[in-house]
Amino acid sequence: MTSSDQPAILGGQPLFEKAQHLVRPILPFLSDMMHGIADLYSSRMLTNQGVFVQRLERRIEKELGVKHCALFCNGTTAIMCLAKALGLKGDVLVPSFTFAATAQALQWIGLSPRFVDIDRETLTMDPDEIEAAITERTSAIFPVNVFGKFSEHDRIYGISKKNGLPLIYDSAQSFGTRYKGRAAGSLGDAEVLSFHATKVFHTFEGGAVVTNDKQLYERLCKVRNFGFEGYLNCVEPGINGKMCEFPALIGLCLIDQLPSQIIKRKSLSENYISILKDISGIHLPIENKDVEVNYAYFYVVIDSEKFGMSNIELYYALMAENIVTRCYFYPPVHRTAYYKRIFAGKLPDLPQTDWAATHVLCLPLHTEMEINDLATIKHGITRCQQNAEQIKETLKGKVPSDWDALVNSTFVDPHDLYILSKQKK
Ligand code: T4K
Repeated sequence: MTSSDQPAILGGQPLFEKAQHLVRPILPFLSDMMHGIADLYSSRMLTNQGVFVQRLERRIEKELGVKHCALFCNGTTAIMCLAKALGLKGDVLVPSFTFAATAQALQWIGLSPRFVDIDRETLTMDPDEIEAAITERTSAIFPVNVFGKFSEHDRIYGISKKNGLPLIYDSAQSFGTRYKGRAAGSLGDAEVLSFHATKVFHTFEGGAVVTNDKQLYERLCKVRNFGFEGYLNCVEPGINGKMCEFPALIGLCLIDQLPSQIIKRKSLSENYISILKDISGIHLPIENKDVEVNYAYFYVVIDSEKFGMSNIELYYALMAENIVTRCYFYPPVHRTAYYKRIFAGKLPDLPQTDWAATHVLCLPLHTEMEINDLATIKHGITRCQQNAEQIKETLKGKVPSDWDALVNSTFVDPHDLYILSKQKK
């Protein structure tokens, strides 16, 4: 073996000198920001539905073709406030293959996430499973549009109407996606967006609820503002969920870049597909003709038998190369320690979710990447594959061997080990 074939985890040189991040947020031009900051300095109106927040709300409504947009300080708070404003009770149907915030936000306000299995191809909630999971306790259907995809809306919408249940989407990752030509955000009774720094369009931190329902929007505005109506008069149990002016200004300076960002991400994703398609044991995302994705993430499916190691093992080995990937969403939410406690050993049976969590790996994708970076990442993947047996041996005891080991072990995230520990404090 030449030294250039030696994976970093086995003692070779890392392929990237600095971390090649999973995500790299774009930044607004400083000159654009300075105009807005000058306005903030002169007005000193920094929050409480200031002009930038209102302007961004109207801009998002136009962008998505929805009647109402309420901005929030983040997507998680937006979910909590939406559930409150809808007056949800009992169970809400959600996938477990999602970022923990989807379920945690519901749990936080006393609702019970009822986990529903996903479809293997779309990685979103399976309509048949939704139908089978509805009970008298169900108060809403809350599918998650992961990785910039969109759920099987037509079928799920039919199920929601047949059962008289609100259909709300967690579209945190799907701003800029279209389903049958309609913008994500405009399809559910209401949809939640996240504008966290890791999103295709972001405001550093931020979120929104978009809806065509005027009454719901008016309630949402009260819930996010301490429940006030009129002069300091609480008419609802409210919270402080407002977005302030600075992130709204960032959003206004970035939103016009969304189309060009999506085009660049699409081109990088296509390049990934062309260079990865012949690697044995790597399967590429399946296109859905109904959905134009926003290319929020580029993921592959690792068949451990054919590839030689699992998604988690490859995640670990690539981190040593300074290539930051993510096994979103491993562990799936229902397998985390908290939910294991809640279910008291009687975990829901979600085979497709378990399968996705143990197979999916998101690779770095951001618009500062060059084609050469993709080629280097491919090199990293193949040299790990060529040394799979040795890597597996090295990782014994470092990666959890099964779900129980995950919860009981002291698994040290290699991101902390290889990347965070080297960042300047
Ligand atoms: N629903 C869904 C389906 C969601 O995906 C999310 C959030 C929510 C609800 C809740 O929305 P928010 O309340 O967050 O608005 C990140 C984000 O923190 C989270 O917003 C996001 N989903 C989730 C999928 O990803 P981590 O912990 O996996 O990301 P982190 O900090 O490890 O960063 C990932 C990569 O990005 C690294 O390579 C570093 C790089 N990075 C990250 C940040 C924050 C940067 O280069 N710059 C940055 O500023 O959670």
